[in-house]
Amino acid sequence: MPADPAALPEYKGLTRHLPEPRFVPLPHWHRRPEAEMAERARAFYAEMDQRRTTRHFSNEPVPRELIELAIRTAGTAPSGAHRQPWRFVAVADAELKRRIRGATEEEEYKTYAQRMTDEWREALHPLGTDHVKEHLTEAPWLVVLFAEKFGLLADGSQRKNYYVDESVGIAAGLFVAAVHHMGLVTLTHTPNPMGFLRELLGRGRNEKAVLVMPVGYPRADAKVPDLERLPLQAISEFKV
Ligand code: IYR
Repeated sequence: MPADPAALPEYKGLTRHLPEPRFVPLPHWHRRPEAEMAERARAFYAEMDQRRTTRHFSNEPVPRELIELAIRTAGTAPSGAHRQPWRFVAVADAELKRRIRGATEEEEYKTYAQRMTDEWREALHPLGTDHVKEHLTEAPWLVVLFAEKFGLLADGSQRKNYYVDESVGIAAGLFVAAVHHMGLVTLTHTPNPMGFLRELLGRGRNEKAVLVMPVGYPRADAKVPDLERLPLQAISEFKV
């Protein structure tokens, strides 16, 4: 039972010192016939269902504009209190990529050799991964996604961000979709612990690297593990 509003203490007065929020009419939306919606939904699903994560990148260059567009698409994600707590660092510089690969492989070696439990190592076995990260120097772009854990204001004070992990996760999903949609491939790589990326890329102490996403063309002989996606019945439940 919803609480009786009259019985609840009032809280809106707590923000009475702030200017009135501004609203504009919902832009760009128009009603589509149901058949058209179904057709678009099917086509989008079919396209997304063809996305695969490969580790085999060609070193063929990709124009910067395509990376910018993928980042802009990611930046359309909803976020907690609209704080937009994502920062994308796009690296094409060969020397920087080499340094990132060096530091990553050092961490990954420790992860695979020492940090992983046997259970984890066995879970990864079908993916065929190890500490060698060729994609970090092969792919023309490495897009490193940082989460802005808190804002740093001009006067040095901190401003809280909200639902940062959720917001950044949604942005990453849109980035992956944008890359696939434009006809390139990417990989969501997590070389934990990732503190070295903040240092190598000169980012602030309020940012935390969450994903390294190489972007490029797949190599002509690119392979993917033989995996299947869970069916609808396994990932959903409808209460109607
Ligand atoms: N971060 C390591 C290990 C790794 C972990 C998971 I969970 C994966 O799905 C894949 C790899 C790496 O990138 O190799």
